[in-house]
Amino acid sequence: MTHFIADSSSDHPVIAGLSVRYVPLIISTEEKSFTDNALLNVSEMLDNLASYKGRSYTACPSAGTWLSAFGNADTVYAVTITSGLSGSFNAAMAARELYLQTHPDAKIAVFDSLSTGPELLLILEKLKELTDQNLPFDRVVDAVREYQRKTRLFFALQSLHNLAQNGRVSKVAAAAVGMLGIRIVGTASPTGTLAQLAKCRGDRKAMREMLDLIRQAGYAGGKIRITHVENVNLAESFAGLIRENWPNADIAIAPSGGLCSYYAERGAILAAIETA
Ligand code: X90
Repeated sequence: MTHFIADSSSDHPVIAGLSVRYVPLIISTEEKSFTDNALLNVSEMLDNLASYKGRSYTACPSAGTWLSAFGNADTVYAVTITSGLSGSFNAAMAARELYLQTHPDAKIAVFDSLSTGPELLLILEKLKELTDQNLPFDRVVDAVREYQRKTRLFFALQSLHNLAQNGRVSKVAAAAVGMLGIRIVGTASPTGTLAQLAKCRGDRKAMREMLDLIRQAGYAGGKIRITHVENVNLAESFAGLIRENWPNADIAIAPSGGLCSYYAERGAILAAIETA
């Protein structure tokens, strides 16, 4: 039995022909906590947080949570949010050690996405493609790691408040953004942290900037997976720009789940690409 597992930073996508178990991260205040699964009402959560005066937090899945997701599998492919910003990868690796003590013949691969959101979707889709070919475990693992060198994440954010509040970017960087109409355009760095690349006034400029960055990164009309935090219009208009430039681009758009919505904040879009 093979299990595919990802944490909820992946936005728990539904992938035709691939059954994936999602382990949730948790978003919480002193009063309430939100489990990031497919049942979470993201809009309600964002409203709730917007009207809440105190601090909010997130927590990654524990090793125990990862371990129970392994079930009784003999093969596990697990994908996590970046280890540069979260403990999810370390927890999954700890679960792997524990599992191997009782299942010494199990094959368990944990992939550190060094990213979040739509980049996990690209990895899951690649896992489906490779395992559909019945390749042996080691070949699948090598091919996924190779693929990861060719995928990138770019994003445009309207606020860095929650990232700064939780120590994931510097307060100095965050303070410079809060201004109305300013968009931060950035990428996941090679070590899986947030790298700010440009500050743009307005969505149009931000989308032009993202388009340039994607081209420079080597996007050549392959897969692009776009997610958005309650901003389907911006996601669609970005997809339009992509199609003008690469008419055969393989594009999919989906809303962000709870974790990415919390950190990327309302209005954001994220795009994961394959480079040539
Ligand atoms: O509590 C935890 O372990 C979760 C911490 C997650 C922190 C960062 C989540 C970022 C979500 C924000 C924009 C993209 C930044 C990507 C940098 C790799 C999305």
